[in-house]
Amino acid sequence: MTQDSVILSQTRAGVCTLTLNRPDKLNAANDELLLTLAAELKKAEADPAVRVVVITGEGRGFCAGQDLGDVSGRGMTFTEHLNATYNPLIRTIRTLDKPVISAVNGVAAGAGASLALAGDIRLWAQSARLIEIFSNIALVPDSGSTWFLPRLVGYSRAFELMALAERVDADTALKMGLCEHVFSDESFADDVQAYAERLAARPANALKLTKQALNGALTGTLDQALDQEAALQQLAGDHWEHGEGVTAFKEKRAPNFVRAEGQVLKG
Ligand code: LHQ
Repeated sequence: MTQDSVILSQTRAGVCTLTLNRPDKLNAANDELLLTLAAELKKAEADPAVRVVVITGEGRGFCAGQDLGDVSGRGMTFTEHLNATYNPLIRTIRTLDKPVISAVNGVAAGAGASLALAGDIRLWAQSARLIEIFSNIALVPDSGSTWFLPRLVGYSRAFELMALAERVDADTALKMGLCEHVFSDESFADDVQAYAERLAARPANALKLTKQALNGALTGTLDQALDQEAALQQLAGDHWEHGEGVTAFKEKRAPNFVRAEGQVLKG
């Protein structure tokens, strides 16, 4: 991938970092950026060298939402546009069988705020901020914001953030549960990489199934969640990772979950 690409991709120590690369526009999204990001996520999913994916932004922005200079005359309705670009991307993130980290390095606005919320884990730089900015241009929150935000902050707080397009700074975001950790701007990339490597050392199959179980449970009943857990636990228990975890416990050593797939260990 060249440095000119709208998405930069780099894999190091099991961590694939996908960087939105339209810094002059605070990484505002055009169709090329959205479709390329979704394609790069799928590539990372298929690559056995990748255990964790990080989405971040180049420059001082994370993503300023739809590129407002790029919407006129594109010959699609809003509904068609969302269904062709944003919605498949958000679905890809949430169903990817590897953990996805939203590493929010700067402002996340509009659909960029949705992208910031869509990650399995949200890490923010101290200067990052999130704005559900849609109502400033008299639009409805999209790209998953209406699903993610009330689940994190409750209905009324979500409505207020959307209706007033209030800026949420990093300290407030941490208190509200919009992010899991805030790191300093200076060391943000290194801190994100170190966090992602911790995740990359965890049992990949178990995390894949955990992601599936949690996402299913968010929309289902307790009965459905219990049935799903029982089914997915079978898949986890039959995997070599489980044998390694139990063996490591008995041998009083740290488990090694990063090894050639298919290697069978005795539990
Ligand atoms: C931008 C943008 C931008 C183009 C900054 N576009 N250039 C909508 C429609 C259709 C279908 C699908 O769904 C959606 C969903 C949405 O995402 S709607 C929301 C669209 N986004 C916005 O309304 C955000 C617009 N941007 C802003 O309000 C500000 O730029 C924020 C608050 C994000 C950041 O403010 P500042 O830190 O003061 O930066 P800035 O405004 O000076 O922006 C820097 C440059 O980036 C500037 O360009 P310039 O050439 O003047 O330096 C901006 O024009 C450009 N830029 N956002 N979305």
